[in-house]
Amino acid sequence: MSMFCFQCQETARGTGCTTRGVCGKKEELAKLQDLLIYTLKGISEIIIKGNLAIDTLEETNKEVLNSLFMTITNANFDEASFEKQIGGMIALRDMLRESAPQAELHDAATFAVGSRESMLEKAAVVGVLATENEDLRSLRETIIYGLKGMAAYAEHAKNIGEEDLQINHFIYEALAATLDSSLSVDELVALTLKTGEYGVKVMALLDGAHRSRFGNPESTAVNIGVRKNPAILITGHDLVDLEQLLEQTKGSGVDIYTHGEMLPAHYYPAFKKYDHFAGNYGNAWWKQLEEFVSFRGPILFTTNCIVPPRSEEVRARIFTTGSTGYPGCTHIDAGADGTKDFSEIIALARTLPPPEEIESGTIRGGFAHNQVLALADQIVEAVSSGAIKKFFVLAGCDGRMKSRAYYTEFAEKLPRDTVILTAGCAKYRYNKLALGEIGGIPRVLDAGQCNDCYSLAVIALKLKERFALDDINELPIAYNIAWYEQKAVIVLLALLYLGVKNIHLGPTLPGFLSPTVAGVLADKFGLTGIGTVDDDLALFLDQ
Ligand code: SF4
Ligand code: SF3
Repeated sequence: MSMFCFQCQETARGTGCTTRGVCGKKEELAKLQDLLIYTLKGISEIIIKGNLAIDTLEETNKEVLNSLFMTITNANFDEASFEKQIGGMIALRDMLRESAPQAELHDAATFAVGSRESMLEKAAVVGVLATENEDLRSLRETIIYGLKGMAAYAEHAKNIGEEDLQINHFIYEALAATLDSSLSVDELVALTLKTGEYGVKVMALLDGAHRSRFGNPESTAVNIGVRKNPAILITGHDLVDLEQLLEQTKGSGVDIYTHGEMLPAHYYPAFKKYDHFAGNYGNAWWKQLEEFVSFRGPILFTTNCIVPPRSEEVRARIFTTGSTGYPGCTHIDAGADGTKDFSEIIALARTLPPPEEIESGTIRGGFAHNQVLALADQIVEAVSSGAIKKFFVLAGCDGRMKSRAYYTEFAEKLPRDTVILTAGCAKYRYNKLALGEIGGIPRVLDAGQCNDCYSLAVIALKLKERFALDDINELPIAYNIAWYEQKAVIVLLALLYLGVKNIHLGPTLPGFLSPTVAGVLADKFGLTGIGTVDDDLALFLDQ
């Protein structure tokens, strides 16, 4: 075995990638990611044991979030940027250690490496399998994957100027805890749930930041066809990058299209004022191999999910920014004031042909909590009259596995008196089906990006209030969630923390859940996998 990674849903055989990632991550990249995480644990131990005031640690706070984000599945494939990041984090760690000397520190807080070879050698003994006990390993990794998702959302909020240092502090506390061999399985289960508590906080923070900067998402028909101008495709989740790109392309004759998780940007009032914000091109991340070819213009990645490009021609059109990276692709850094200069992308766009049309028409979305609650009276009335029998939360991620056809079939077979609540790129499995409306309410209500699962929780909590129920689980809402990467892990932990029971998680349960941990989640929360569409529908509609 030359590497070990089991953090995403597509992990080899459902148990772990051991020679090369299904995602394209190679052995050395996997090891550098392991070492970066290990370094973050050491930094966290120094901060927690030394009781350091984190409001004085701006650089560390920022770079710990960035480091965690870089290791999310499909975010960054650039080994050179990992080497640089490890070097930088070790330098920060050593400064922190000198400013607050402590007697007993873990190796993670003190180890030294210099060359790339020494990094790889060290990485080989500090990865996931360094924790021998399967249950402790499972819980430690569940927490770490939740923290990766949390860090991504905290970084987006910080880019808008919003931060909650309690969240950063929790990240340090939890990372440090993964080094503590005195913690029992029960204590780590409690920490896993606390991770969900902070997941709710970070999603609320990002939701507030998005709404205060860009307005409340509203019901919007998004064009999925193309125009005749040269164009740039922007993907990922960072709306500040999008805002800067739209500003810099104003009046340039270059149109901007969204891909994948950037689609919900169209729902925000702040972006509707740009005439050249032309529409959404294509589908979820994994379709990019074909869709980037037919798009023909430059592509800007603001976050995951990158699929290694198959041709030089496409690679030369891909740009990365933020925590993302891919070898051979131009990376655009922010200036000291946070501004990014996208002029190289714009100049390239002008030399390339407009996108080839792959579909036409519109899709509707923009049903975040504000918009749904504006319809609350209509919804309560529809539920009370029996016009709507049940809501299905089908949120989460999409992915390449053939078994994900389940979600399209599930949406198609749902009775006509049910409504789908969605968020994240999972929606592409059913957002172009003609599922119709119930009394003017669309049968697919898309709240937005994966972080907007928070909106779905707010909607559920408000409906609970409106129906005067004691428990969120008494609502006619069923949860059938699809996951892929680590943002889905923090969303799941957040839902568990909010008390949501009987979530079905698919297309497969996480390989990082040991049988014992999966058993605890099943007993405590009724968390379970999926079966066949017909069996699951019968089960859900019976509840
Ligand atoms: Fe495998 Fe997923 Fe890890 Fe990539 S991120 S190496 S596919 S488990
Ligand atoms: Fe999708 Fe990668 Fe997770 Fe934000 S873009 S949901 S998979």
